[in-house]
Amino acid sequence: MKQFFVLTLFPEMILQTLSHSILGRAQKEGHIQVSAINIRNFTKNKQKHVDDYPYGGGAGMVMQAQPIYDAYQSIAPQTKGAKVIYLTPQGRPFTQRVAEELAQEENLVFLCGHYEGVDERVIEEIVTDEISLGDFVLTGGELAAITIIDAVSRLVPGVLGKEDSFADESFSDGLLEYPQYTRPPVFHGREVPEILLSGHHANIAKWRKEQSIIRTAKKRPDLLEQAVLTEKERLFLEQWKKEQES
Ligand code: 4G0
Repeated sequence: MKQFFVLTLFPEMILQTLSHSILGRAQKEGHIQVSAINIRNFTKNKQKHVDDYPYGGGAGMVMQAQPIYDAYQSIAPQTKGAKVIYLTPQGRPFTQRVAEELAQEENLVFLCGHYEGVDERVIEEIVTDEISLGDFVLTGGELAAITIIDAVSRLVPGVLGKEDSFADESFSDGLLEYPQYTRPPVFHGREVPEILLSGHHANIAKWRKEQSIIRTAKKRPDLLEQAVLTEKERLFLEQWKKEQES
């Protein structure tokens, strides 16, 4: 079983968001467990402040080291050897590859910062990994932690149904997904591609791979450098590119 521990000022945000749909079921069935630790419960002042003014001046507030450190110590017996991930715009970019790496870990701890960030000394003391979802700023690390927990959980055996997990194979080849269709066969005059109604599974698989290649070339040509293609698929791509020029 994989357990996620989240150090946060908004535990209900973490628990509620991850209680829905597939991840809610995964928790009920014991495939994953999510625990949220409220950093505010570890303050030592009457006003329950968790932040203070930055040394050296400047705008905004900084989260203090002590409540975060004590919150972390409260779960230490259960998280020995676990990675402690700080969600920050300064972190290593999150990708499917990183999700696959994290899915191999037994337990994971997430630290969600707020305000202008967290006192550097507690980062030095407890954080093992810094991860970023991309080059943008959120009001807190919670949405980033939730996103990573979702991406990692669906890779944990048992969380997805058999059919869902097969759908992953086409991302693992480094290509975008092929287009999907369901009933009715005509919508607003737009027909489902004939081949999908043919029942010819080998031709359908070939067509889908080609659609994935075309889509990737159109929308994310950068991904093609890393994509795993057979010689025939490479030739198909080169042919398609030539057709685009004319
Ligand atoms: C630490 C992650 C945490 C520092 C967190 C902000 C975006 C991401 C936070 C800051 C976050 C991301 C220095 C603004 C909380 N925003 N891209 N906000 N600074 O993954």
